[in-house]
Amino acid sequence: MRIDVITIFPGMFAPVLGESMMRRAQDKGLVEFAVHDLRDWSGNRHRKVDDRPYGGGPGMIMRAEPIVEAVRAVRKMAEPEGRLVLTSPAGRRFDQSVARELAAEKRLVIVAGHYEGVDERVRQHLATDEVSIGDYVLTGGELPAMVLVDAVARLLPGVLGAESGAVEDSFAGGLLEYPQWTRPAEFRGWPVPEVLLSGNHEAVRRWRREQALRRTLERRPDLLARAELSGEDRKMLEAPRRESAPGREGGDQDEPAGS
Ligand code: J9Q
Repeated sequence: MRIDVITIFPGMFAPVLGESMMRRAQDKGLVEFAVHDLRDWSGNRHRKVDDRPYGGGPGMIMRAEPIVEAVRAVRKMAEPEGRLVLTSPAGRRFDQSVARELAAEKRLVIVAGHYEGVDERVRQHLATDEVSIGDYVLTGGELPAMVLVDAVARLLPGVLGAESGAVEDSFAGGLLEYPQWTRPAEFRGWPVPEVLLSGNHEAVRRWRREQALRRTLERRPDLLARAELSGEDRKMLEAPRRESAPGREGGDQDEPAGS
């Protein structure tokens, strides 16, 4: 897959794309990133890519022309044309199913939105996708673009190393993960649940599944409503709680919460 990013802050991307899993994915030839400075297509000496909104009002708007010219030039650099993703607070909410959808493409061109908005003609005539990573105010679309790139690239075949867990971790079955511990079996008087030390693989499997179900019910009922549950799952959720989910409530020797 090739991913092109068009941004007014190209320097923000190198530290993220140049490290860790993203670095190895590129070194292995599984994904190719190219970051482009939108100002190269400003069309003026001042490299200005924004202007005042028609009708008045506060803030500056990203001009359509530099974006259209940048996208045209960047698309010519490689095949296929690919989808054009605009990061924007007004976009479709990004989630794992959108990540899977984008990971099926051979090419993505991402435009990082900025200022108070983007000339509407970019949306109308250029963007095939408009994506938001959540409801909070950011200074620009660069971090959302990096979130997209990370979530998509890690789904490409071969990107995850053998040391990594399942490709889809938390969202594989649409549930949150079960809680986990590593050595030592007791630390500061805080024990690891007995069943995990038992060596009884079937008991461990059932306990983990129940923990995942209960945790999801408690914290993310929206996820549970959409999850595919087996008969055993439904029984586990209906059964009275045999052992409370690990939390702060049962720890005798614990520090007070919030200390
Ligand atoms: C461009 N806040 O926020 C959440 N997803 C995307 C965004 C965003 C923003 C400002 C500019 C995108």
